[in-house]
Amino acid sequence: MADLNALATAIINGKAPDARALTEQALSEGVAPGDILNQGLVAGMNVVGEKFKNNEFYVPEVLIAARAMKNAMEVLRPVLAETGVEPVARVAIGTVRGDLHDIGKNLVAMMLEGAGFEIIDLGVDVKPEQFVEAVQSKNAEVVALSALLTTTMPAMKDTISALESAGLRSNVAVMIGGAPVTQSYADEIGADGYAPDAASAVDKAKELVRIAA
Ligand code: B1M
Repeated sequence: MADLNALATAIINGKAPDARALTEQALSEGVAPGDILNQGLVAGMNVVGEKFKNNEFYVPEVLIAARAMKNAMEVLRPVLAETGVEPVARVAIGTVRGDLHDIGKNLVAMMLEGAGFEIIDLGVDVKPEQFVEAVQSKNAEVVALSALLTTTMPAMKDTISALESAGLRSNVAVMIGGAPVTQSYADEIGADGYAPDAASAVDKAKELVRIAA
């Protein structure tokens, strides 16, 4: 019989083949896709996030757990789309213009997906107008900007300005992060939120969506 606790445990322990097989089993036994997502995958990633915050897990463990979740999501995503399970919100995420660092951005994206957000991953070196386009065409409710270089941080401000110029600023919550980024920088450029790591990024995104709702 399908065991969603075992699925959560497979995610926590980063067992990608087990996570995929347990997801397939649950689906074949008729478990609701939303339950598989929330009671299996999201529950597992929540534990991973807590452990990461408490320094019980480090980046490699989180990446391995995220890979397991990705495997399970490959099976689950098409079924979720068919059954119309609504995401928490749509997040357009990218590493800003001029910046090619994507390890942290990918971690944030995977943790957000694990928490039930729909991810529109724009990749690296994302120009302000690409974020604007994603908000317009994909109805993203959150714009998530990552920067690892002090020289690319100003592109965060430029992205916010581009959203303002396009008349979209009040439609979206903008959150920022990355090693050189701080809360005071977020305040300075008018971002709605800052998170220091991937687990806190999930908390911040949930908080921003509640505020925006
Ligand atoms: Co680069 N690099 N790099 N690099 N690199 C740094 C960032 C640097 C600090 C190294 C150093 O000098 N000590 C330095 C920046 C200095 C500065 O500006 N202050 C630097 C430099 C200078 C450069 C180049 C300019 C080097 C050169 O060519 N001369 C060049 C720039 C290229 C470019 O982007 N245009 C460059 C290139 C590269 C590689 C391509 C070789 C590679 C990137 C590979 C890749 O990402 N695919 C690379 C790497 C790996 C690093 C280091 C070693 C590691 C970065 C990383 O992945 N950390 C880094 C030094 C370091 O940090 N020790 C360095 C792990 C990752 C999980 O953490 O990305 O911080 P992080 O993400 C965290 C949080 O910051 C947060 O959550 C994540 C998980 O907890 N977070 C968010 C991130 N985004 C968030 C968004 C959010 C919320 C939280 O909301 C939206």
